[in-house]
Amino acid sequence: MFSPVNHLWYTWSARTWNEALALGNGRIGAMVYGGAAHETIKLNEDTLWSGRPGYCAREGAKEAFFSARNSVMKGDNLEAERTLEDGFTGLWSQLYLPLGDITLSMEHDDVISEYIRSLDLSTGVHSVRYVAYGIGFMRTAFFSAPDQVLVLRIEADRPNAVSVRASLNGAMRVCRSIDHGEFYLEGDCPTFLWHYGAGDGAYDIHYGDTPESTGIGYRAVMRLLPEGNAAKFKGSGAELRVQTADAVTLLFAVRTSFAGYDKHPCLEGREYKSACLEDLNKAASIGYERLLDRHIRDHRALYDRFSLDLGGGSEGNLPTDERLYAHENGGEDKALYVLMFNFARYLTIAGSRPGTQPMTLQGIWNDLFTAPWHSNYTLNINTEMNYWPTHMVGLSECAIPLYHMLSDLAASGERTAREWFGTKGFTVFHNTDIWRMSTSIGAAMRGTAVWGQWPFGSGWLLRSVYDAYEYTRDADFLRRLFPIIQKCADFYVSLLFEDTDGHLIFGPISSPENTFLLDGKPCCITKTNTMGMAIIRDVLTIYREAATILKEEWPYEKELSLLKPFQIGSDGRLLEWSEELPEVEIDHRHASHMWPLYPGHFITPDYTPELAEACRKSLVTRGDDGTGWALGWKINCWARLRDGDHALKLMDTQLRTVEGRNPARPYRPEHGGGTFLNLFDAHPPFQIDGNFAFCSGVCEMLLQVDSDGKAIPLAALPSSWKDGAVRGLHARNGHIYDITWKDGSVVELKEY
Ligand code: FUC
Repeated sequence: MFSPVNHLWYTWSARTWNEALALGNGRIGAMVYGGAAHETIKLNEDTLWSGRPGYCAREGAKEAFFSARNSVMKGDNLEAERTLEDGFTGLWSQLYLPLGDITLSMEHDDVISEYIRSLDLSTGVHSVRYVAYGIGFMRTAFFSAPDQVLVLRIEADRPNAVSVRASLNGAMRVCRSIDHGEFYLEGDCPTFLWHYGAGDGAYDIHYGDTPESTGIGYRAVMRLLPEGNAAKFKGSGAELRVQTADAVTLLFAVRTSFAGYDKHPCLEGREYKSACLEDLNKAASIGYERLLDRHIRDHRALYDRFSLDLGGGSEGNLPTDERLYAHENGGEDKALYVLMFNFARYLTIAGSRPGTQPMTLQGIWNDLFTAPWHSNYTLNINTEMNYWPTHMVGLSECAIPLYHMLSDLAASGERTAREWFGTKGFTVFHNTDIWRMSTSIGAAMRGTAVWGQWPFGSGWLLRSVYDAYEYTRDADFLRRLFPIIQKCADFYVSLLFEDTDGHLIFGPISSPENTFLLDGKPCCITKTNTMGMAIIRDVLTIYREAATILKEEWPYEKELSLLKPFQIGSDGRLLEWSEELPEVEIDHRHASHMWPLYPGHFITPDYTPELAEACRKSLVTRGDDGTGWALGWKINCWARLRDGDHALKLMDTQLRTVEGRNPARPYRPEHGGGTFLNLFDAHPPFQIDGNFAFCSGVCEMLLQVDSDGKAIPLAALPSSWKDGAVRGLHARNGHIYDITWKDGSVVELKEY
């Protein structure tokens, strides 16, 4: 009945948000709990953020930066760290906020049987089926991208049996009303939200009371369309109510005033009130069957571009949670890897489309007012990781939001380069938000340099956006990107300075988010480090390639040739910092110095075997545990080292459930990543990046491209994946591959 690689299904309804199933159309997201008598659907819209356009000016920042550089060159790293924290920190990013929820109460009690809820990844349709009082009920839900609405239909296997009450509740200060049978939520986001620490709930909040002080406005509307001769409808008080219908279709739409990162959301906001009603009216006129058909066509046009088969077959007969438990206890289920892989493709389609915002730490799915790490864009790995597999699985258009974010940042980050560093180009530190914040965080607090002193968000984002060119070879796109490449490089080059050995370096900086011991004290700042230098090398290499293709000037050959090379320490590991220093946490979750191996392309077993061996030693020392995304990064690193079995070991670790049903591989919330029962990646808490790293890791295992652009099929195939087939795998050389293998060897390879 269910496909082992395309269906998530359960015989119980979600008890928590992390057991609910995700729907989305790129802009609007929902988590569906699937309760039979009482349904909850938590809602999001990707432009609901606190704040408004702003910039964090910092008097004396430039002086602090250069003074810290002097200190670090004199060997006083601790003084450099203090100077940076005191004089070179800005404010925190704003927060991605939840919209609210829809609740449905069926007019029958909780005594039900034959309950099943499922999500079909191949159609993007969620279903709930059960029997109550001998009547079979079915609910179908999907978020339509072509029609921009949530559609939920309730049916029964006999006439007049559907009776339901529906309500819409806001997660923020909001006005709820019912008018002409429609349920309205109208409100505005706080213009200021300051959250102290992680998860303790303490925050300062300010909602606007004048147009000038008002944040992003929104309207959400819900309508019920009952069918059947006996159907009765009432919309009053705090609910919409339908009785004795044959079927009911619920439509939900939402629009906001957000008009761009530099536009005041109220004074220069977008018209959203009638836009929201237009979405709803248009969907109502289209009707359920056609809405479903249009949605499935749209979804399949993206989802069906790719297929992966690793064998296996009957596992789909087991519910998803039971498959996860069986797998973590050593059961063989190759189709579970494919299900997890397909889930990441599904999340890309549901979470990021042309015209939407890029995915945050939680994608577009967040039910918390003060979400972990503000549910922001964390650029020292997490946002980029969200887009690691996008091009490989043929979903390049879903990465367009990342390009637009980089274009915005190239404008907002110019001021940061000018005022914070006194230089040209643009830069972005490690966090950003919908207002395209580009300054560092920290608010002059101790202990913040380890994240904050890292102006490489611009360089790493450029790598992710340049991927679009490498995979598609779209020269028009490269032409549009070129001025951003130039500005990104200009910033780094203008701040390079000569190290004592004559090489050019950039600093002082931290290596996210690791610390070393200096005179017995923890410190994070050095004159430069491996990740920073690798990103600059990558930016300049991209510039050189792009200039050659576009026949443009390339001015930085000398600088590129003088960049400090990667170094190997006395124990054979790749050095993380410019000097050999003892880590405070030897198994720290970040493996920042692995950047030149992955996602960079400077270290490969074929061309730089010594450095590859040094990476291997570093990875072994870091260990095989870590948060969800940390496991995901290591999967990709081991694949690049062509060790498929080691990569698979980490995939198995990532697939352990948050309930930890295998005592031999315990799940440790304080340090160990895993998987929630709805297949969301667990940092923990839920963070979506790990889902995507799992997917890109599989792609890297199946295909890599060497530095001459030659394809290496089955580059890191695990020994247990003996037979299989992949279709539609995109490679960095601009080609697409279909590969079939038997007994670990390629039997058919198509390149097109
Ligand atoms: C970085 C990571 C954390 C988390 C956060 C959002 O700070 O070190 O593990 O992923 O980003």
